[in-house]
Amino acid sequence: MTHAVPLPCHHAPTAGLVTALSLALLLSLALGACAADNARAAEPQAVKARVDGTAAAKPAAKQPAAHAGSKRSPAAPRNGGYANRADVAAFIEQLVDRHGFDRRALEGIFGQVRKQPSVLRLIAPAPSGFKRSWEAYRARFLDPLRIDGGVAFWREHEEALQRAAGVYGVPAEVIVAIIGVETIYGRVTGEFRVIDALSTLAFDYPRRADYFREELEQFLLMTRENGADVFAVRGSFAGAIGLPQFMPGSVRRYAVDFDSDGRIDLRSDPVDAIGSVARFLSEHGWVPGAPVYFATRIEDTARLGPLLDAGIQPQFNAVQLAEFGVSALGSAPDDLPLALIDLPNGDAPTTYLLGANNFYVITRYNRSSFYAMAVTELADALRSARR
Ligand SMILES: [Ca+2]
Repeated sequence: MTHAVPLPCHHAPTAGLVTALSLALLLSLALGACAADNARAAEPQAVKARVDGTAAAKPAAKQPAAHAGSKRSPAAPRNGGYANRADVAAFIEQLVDRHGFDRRALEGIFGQVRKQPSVLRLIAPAPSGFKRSWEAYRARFLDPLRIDGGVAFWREHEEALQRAAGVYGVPAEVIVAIIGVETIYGRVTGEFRVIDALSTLAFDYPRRADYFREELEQFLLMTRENGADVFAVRGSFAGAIGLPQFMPGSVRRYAVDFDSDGRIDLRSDPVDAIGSVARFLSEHGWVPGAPVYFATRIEDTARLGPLLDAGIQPQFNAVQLAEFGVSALGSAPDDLPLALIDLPNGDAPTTYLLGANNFYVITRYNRSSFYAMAVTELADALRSARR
């Protein structure tokens, strides 16, 4: 999904258990394009390098001669490397202080990181005249490829999905739908070197530099924990990894070894992806058996502005909604907190719905109402198609 809307995939920097990933894990992590972005970038040759200062990392610690002693402007390292920038040096210093990284090893790595202009093009907000359309967005994900593929994925991983639903309380169809929207069940997981994508965003995208520096830090910790080659891990333009397109911080906090084979592999092990998606939603407050959303009736005299300004976190009960001229269709309990969600349709009338807690939880995975509704509708379509 791209994050044409607010954000890259799952960030969710809330507290969670740190899960140890195995080496094999990283070797197999792939890239992803949040929600199936087909963007592909030029791929520089992968260079082996580790950040723990072990013997294997030594070759990476050699700075390319072209960088040594350079006085280039911090903003424009000519060959795309990040070694000689003051902001990168400060970041390295921080990692050394906080986590005991080997400074020379990190300098060697950043000397080989390449800025990816295509990452900056892909993350850029839509032009100001652009009118978002829920109907157009929906059509991208509610298609035969994802529905038929989802039914097949569900059948193939029936046991794991059932087990995840039992352990975490998240329905199988929601787990399948998320993996379908993110990567078409692992078919499109991203081709960027994660280190390049995250460094480009951390140091050349000021708007979200803090967020991406945090994810870059998480990525370096993750690869160190696993002894993995930082240049071998591929992901989306935003640095999201594997079938579920987890950002590195989410991998460390929420990924699980759901098939108990001793390693977490979000790229090539659908069972680990299934358990990890379910755990992510559970840790963000998914309530088993609770509704996701309700259709809504809007009176002609309704005042929607204040409800929309209040945001997507559910906080209005039936009586409060009625004061604004809004009510839920169906069987919403009067005391259930809801949020008015608007899904613009370009020049056509906006679609409205009332989101409940579980709708909000899906937006923790990807902070977009379009995303949450696409996942929800795909989940419904998958359940129907199984019958
Ligand atoms: Ca596993």
